[in-house]
Amino acid sequence: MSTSNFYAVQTKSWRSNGWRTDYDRVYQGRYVSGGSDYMHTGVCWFDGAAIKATLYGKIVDSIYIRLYRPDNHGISGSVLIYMGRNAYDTGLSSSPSSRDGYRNLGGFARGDFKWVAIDNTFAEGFRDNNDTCFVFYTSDTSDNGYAYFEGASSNDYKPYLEINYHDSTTGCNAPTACSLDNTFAEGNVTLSWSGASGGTSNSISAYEIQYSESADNINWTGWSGLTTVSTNSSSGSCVVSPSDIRGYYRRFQVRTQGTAGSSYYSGWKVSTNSVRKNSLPPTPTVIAPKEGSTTYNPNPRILLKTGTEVDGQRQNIQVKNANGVWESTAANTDLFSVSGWLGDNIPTDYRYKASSIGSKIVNFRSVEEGMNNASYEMSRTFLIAALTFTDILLTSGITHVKATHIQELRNAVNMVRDYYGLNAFAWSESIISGKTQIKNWSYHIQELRSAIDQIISLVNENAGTLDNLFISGNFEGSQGLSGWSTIGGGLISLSAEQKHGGTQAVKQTSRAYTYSSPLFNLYNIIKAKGTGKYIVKAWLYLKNTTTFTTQLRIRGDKDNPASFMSALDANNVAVSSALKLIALNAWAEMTVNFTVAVSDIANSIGVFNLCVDNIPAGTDIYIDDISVIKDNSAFVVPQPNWVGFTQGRPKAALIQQIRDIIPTL
Ligand SMILES: [Ca+2]
Ligand SMILES: [Ca+2]
Repeated sequence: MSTSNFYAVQTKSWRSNGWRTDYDRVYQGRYVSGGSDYMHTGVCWFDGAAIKATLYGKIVDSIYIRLYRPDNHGISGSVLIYMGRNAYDTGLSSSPSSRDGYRNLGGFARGDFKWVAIDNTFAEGFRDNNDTCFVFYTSDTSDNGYAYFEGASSNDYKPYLEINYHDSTTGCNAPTACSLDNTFAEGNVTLSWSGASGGTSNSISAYEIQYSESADNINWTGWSGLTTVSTNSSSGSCVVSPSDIRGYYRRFQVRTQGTAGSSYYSGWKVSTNSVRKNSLPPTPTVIAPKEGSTTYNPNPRILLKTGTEVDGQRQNIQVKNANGVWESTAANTDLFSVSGWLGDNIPTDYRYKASSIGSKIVNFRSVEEGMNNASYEMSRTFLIAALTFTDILLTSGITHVKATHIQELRNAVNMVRDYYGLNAFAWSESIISGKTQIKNWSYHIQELRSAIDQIISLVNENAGTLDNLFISGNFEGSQGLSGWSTIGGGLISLSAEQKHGGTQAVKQTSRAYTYSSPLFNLYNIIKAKGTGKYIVKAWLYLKNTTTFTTQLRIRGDKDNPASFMSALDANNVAVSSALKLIALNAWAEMTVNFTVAVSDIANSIGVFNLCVDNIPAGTDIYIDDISVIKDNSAFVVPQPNWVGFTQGRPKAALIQQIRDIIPTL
């Protein structure tokens, strides 16, 4: 709290005929003996501008005025003094009055020289209303209202003010901005805020931070205290953690603390976003082996599928193999039929390390991209069994086919079906030695083949082998020639003149060079499917009068660091098919095989241009029915070439074929 004092700077007293000339006194009331003119209104000026400046932005605690009533004149008793205020300047030439009435200061007796507490509004009038003076006036027209005080010219007794005040205090202001640098995280994120300010007499000292949680980013828990960050700055930041519960959201709020204490903290500013705690990737679905099942394949197939990653991250499937080492679709791309980082619900097959017979345990998990958290693990136990039969030697035309032989095959096939999670096959009739008629034996063989074919379909479908990745390569769809350009100039168009399939093919005319060709960049198609072996096929038709050899090629761009395959020759050729002799005016299929390594598809864009080459300039060409296929031959079961049979006596060769296939399933 502060105290300031101010002396009166001018005093005058007004009578009906104007100011008195004795400015050294300030009068109130009527001197009855002097006549009706002697009714006084006294005015006591202070330096209003100085007081206003002193009290600017301050709270008034108290104000006192000291007055001296000399021990003469007026009645000898106490006189009630009434005081108002106004904003007059000292040159006032009309009758003064208070702008808002008069307050009773109490009684002043002769000789009183004392301090009187007056209402705070007398000080606030200087501060807020440009007041300059106090005005003394009473409605009492008798001698009882008459008194005077020493005026401004008095050395020792002039009117004097004491004003006590303190700085006014206002609350801090909350930050105007508050947000997190990430809305999805495994670990810590940064909360930042800015735009805060302190209040009057209340500078910033710290920021208080709270958090709240939600399962759905809509419905929130109440706020919980987190921390306080000490700083004098109008902005700040703080490392904060996401929820402890995976998948939950956490938001924050910040308020400004100031030196004036908790009564003057700002309101809360809630962060404009929230952070979701990363969820673990899904445990892969294991289609095969079924828990506790049996296989006769010493190099068993494991059928897998990714689950749904709720955060949208890609994932790799990992298998802990017989060596106890985790192998993944991302790092061990040749061990899986579909490899790399995978999206949701992507099937892929894995070949379990070739093993001796016995019980095996294999473990599975997935790992999410970026944050590298592993899913919960699961395991499967299965048995690699030896496949044995009652009759070791089964020579066609010599050994009789017996009921036991069919029964053993049925049992073995159903064991394998169980391994792949398929139901036991519903055989049409029981095989009972000495009872089941031999004339139905061909149906028994056919049933066994059907039971095996279902296994093969399941395995091969999960391996993802049959997709033609170049869906617009037949030139029949709405995509037309989108994505096509040329190498070596020439004109390309869709043409119905020649076509291998459908109604049209791509045609190139005005070919100036042997390498002039339609051109399509397969990079995105290959990158999307990942590393491994590929087979690209295209049908070519040459409009010419002589035969010659030609090639299907993949060209890169040796000047482009993003080019597919580092090993390019001087003509940017990465891979070529064998030279093929093309007949006149006939379609011929060209095939090129290659293996894509991790480094070949590491970039977001690349050059992997499919084209033909070694065709004489001026020859018009047509291309149609292009296919790009991921070669998963290591994972699929080759479709058996089922040996034909006729009705009649059972043939041992048919039994033997099924016996041979079962361990390959
Ligand atoms: Ca995740
Ligand atoms: Ca076509």
